[in-house]
Amino acid sequence: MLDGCTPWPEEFADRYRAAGYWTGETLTGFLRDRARSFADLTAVVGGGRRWTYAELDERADRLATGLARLGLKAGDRVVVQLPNRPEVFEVVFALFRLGALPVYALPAHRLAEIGYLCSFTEAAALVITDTDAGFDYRDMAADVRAQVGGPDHILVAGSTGGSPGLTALEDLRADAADPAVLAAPDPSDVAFLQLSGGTTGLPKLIPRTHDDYLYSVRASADICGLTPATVYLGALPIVHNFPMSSPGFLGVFHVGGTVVLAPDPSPATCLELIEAERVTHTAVVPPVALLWLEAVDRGPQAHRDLSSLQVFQVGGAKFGPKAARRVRPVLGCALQQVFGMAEGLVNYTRADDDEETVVHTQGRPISPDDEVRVVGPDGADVPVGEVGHLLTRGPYTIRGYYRAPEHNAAAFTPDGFYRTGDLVRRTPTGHLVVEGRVKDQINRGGEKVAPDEIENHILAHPAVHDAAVVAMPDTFLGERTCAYVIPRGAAPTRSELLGFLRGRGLAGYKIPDRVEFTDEFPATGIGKVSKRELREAITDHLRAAALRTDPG
Ligand code: OOB
Repeated sequence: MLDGCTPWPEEFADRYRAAGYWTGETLTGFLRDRARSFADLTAVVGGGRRWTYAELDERADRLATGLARLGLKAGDRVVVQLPNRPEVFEVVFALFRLGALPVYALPAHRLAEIGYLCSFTEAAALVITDTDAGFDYRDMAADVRAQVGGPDHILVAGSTGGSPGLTALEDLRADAADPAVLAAPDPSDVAFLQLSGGTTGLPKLIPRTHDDYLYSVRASADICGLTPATVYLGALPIVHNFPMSSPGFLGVFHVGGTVVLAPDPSPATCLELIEAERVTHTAVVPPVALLWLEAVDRGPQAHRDLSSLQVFQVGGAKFGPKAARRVRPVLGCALQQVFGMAEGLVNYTRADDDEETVVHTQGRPISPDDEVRVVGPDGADVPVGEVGHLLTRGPYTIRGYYRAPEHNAAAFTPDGFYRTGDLVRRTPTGHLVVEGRVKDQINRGGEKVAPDEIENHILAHPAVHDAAVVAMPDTFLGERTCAYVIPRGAAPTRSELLGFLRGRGLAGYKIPDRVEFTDEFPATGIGKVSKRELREAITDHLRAAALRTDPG
């Protein structure tokens, strides 16, 4: 196994194989196999292109050959940061063919995140697009190189703009595929690295194996009822765990369906694509769901023909019952709630669940062998119906983060359960209801922010003495971020501080939504900063301000 990773104990691995979960299939062979079964079916639509399975397979082959000629090889880590365009599939399947490990980054990431990923994984290459949504990724890549001294190869899906340090994928793709480049990885080895939402200073990386990940993909495709007639709209950044495997594009490719890639999740873009491509399934986070509901319910998209839509998946953050109840009448399709995590465990409401279960719960686990414990502060299981801390282990939940032994000792129990940091309640039917969180993380409409990470960036400002970042309630995103700052001497202005954070190359969703200057922080009994009191203070303040503007 890749160094720095924690394998499942032998007896568990044997059990998961014997139960038929781990089949030995690899992501290296996955696309070739599907291209044999579904050659002429449409695999992907996006960016004005439409590729069949045979075409995608051939492109991945030729790119893999080119990447091998460049010197990339099995075991190399390659940071992949691409928007929702068909090349993203060509690139990841080319890497799987070589046995190289994609390290998935989001399009929103900037110098701070990409630099960290490249250096922490000792990446051999970084794959970017040229420009997207007004941002030039080539400039960022040059800064990454200046900062971390690597990676050796920066590959651009698009134009290099003539820059000598960059290689265009277009120039790399070989004329013909060389079958000798095809790797034969051990199915129990790590296939890729995924970024966790994080709670502590630096983001943690999640190593997923061929065996465990493909089990979750096949089981998810089955639960979600995918068939070759499925047309899935990829509205979220496609390499996030939700649109990748729950059931996501891999689930759709598994059965020979079609993935339509949306360049952005706005109602205008997505609802037009749903109508034009006769989309049957899609997956969004709650704020996107709210926007779509508004746009269709007597809004500017009310005229759209959404009759093809069968399943509307919502997950990544809590989707409240009030909005959940509007899905069927407004969009005319079934809601499926999804409560998952990149570390593994994914819960779905099922097609045969009654309306109340779909509206009020976040689903139940994929696998009969997902072990779910709901425990109190003393670590003992609480009765059904009571709120406790969710712990889990199972055939697709990791046993440890990549190269993080100290963090692992706290994040996993000695017997291998992952401490999710989520507070849940279990219903008599085994469905879970998410009630809150014990981890120090902010869930900004599905985008996860680690307060610690932001605090460290704020503390780097010379006029800042101390900083504490907390969640504040928000009707649209559920939560936004509020930074409490104790200045050192003359306080910087808010806009100067935010400009400073942007200048450090922090992803936009991590820039605090609000900054409050203060002289001191409330303390807990043992003298730590009381984030609970800060959260209450900002919540009270917002409530009072709302009452002033809307006293009725
Ligand atoms: C998904 O994965 P991550 O890794 O970005 O975030 C996981 C965390 C969970 O531990 C939980 O705190 C929160 O996101 N979460 C939810 C939720 N779904 C995720 N909280 C409340 N209700 C939900 N439905 O977010 C993810 C991965 C795979 C599938 C779906 C979501």
